[in-house]
Amino acid sequence: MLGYTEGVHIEAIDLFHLSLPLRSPWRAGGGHLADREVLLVRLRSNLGEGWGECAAFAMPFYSTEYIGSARRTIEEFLAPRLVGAIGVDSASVPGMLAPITGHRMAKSALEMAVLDCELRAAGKSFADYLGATRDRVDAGVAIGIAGSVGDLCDAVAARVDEGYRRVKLKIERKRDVIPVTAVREQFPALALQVDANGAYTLDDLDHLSRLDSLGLLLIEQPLHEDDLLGHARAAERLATPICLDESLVSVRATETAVTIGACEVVNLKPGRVGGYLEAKRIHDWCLERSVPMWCGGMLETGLGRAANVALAALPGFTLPGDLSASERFYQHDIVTEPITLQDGTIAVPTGPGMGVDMDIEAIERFRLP
Ligand code: NPG
Repeated sequence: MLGYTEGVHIEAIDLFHLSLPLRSPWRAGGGHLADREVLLVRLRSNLGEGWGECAAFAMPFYSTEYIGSARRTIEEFLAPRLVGAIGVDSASVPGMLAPITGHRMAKSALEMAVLDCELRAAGKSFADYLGATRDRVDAGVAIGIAGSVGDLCDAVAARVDEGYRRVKLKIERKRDVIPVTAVREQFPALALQVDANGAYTLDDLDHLSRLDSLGLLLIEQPLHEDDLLGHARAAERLATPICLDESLVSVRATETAVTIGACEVVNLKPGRVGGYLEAKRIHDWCLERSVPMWCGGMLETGLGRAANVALAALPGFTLPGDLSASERFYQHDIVTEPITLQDGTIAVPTGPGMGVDMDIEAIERFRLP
């Protein structure tokens, strides 16, 4: 409980399904997205409102969840367990939703809305609640597969000019060693890492070892999300540290992956692990064992982005995350103050709750019927 006895009496949960225009098409799931559909949760209670964001996309290409499944699961199974409940505190939300298996991103959005509501009512920032030790975090940026090596280097140059302190390059078969080598040659001192999103197999390890001479921070998720033993073998074969993303769905999964040597660096995404409370538990586990960590991104709006910045301000986050300015992806954000970069860093929100105000007019403008 956050310093008051009554807790949150949840009166209503409303879903807002938006379609936000992207500044440039974003390559995903074999296609290019011109818009990012977003699902927001608004909780109304005796203590006021709280907002949460679901990380899922319109299609299930990152994981099995997608906006349609999240909407349905929240409406049919998750919200009924919360609406009408009294004396709720955010710590009890995972247990209240536990009887429903999986649907971690959907659950994360609801838990986030309860957290936001509690913290706003208590006048406490999310960063303070988490125990953040920084007031700014380094901004890192992800760059998708480009049409040519020249285009990729131009995109990297543009992001470096904007001040980003770390660049992550998407790679896949036949679009890996040559483009990444070209970027490294043009930017010899740049903090650089690659993300394979599970595009390779163990047969590719000799090929991927050609990246070892490029001084990369890490190679993210080279193999399929369920191939932990394969990642342990890849860690033995490759000099570049192995980072996992899709595989790390909980603190237990993280503990297993790190313990068997399948994961040397942790990409932590709150939606993927079921919420910020589980994310904090993973952070604490990694901090205790000095496992390097960074905060991943799911093209969140300014709401989720603000919450991720607060999380990334915890001491265990030792590497720059996928924490970019709102304008990196969106022409319009749905918070009144978009997230911006100053000298390659982002200010940790200090206001109550997630520390951003929702732009209701924009939300209604981009809301799907
Ligand atoms: O900066 O918010 C961001 C996006 C970073 O590219 C990014 N994330 O694999 O981590 C990833 C990748 C991603 C996001 C993949 C959404 C799939 C969906």
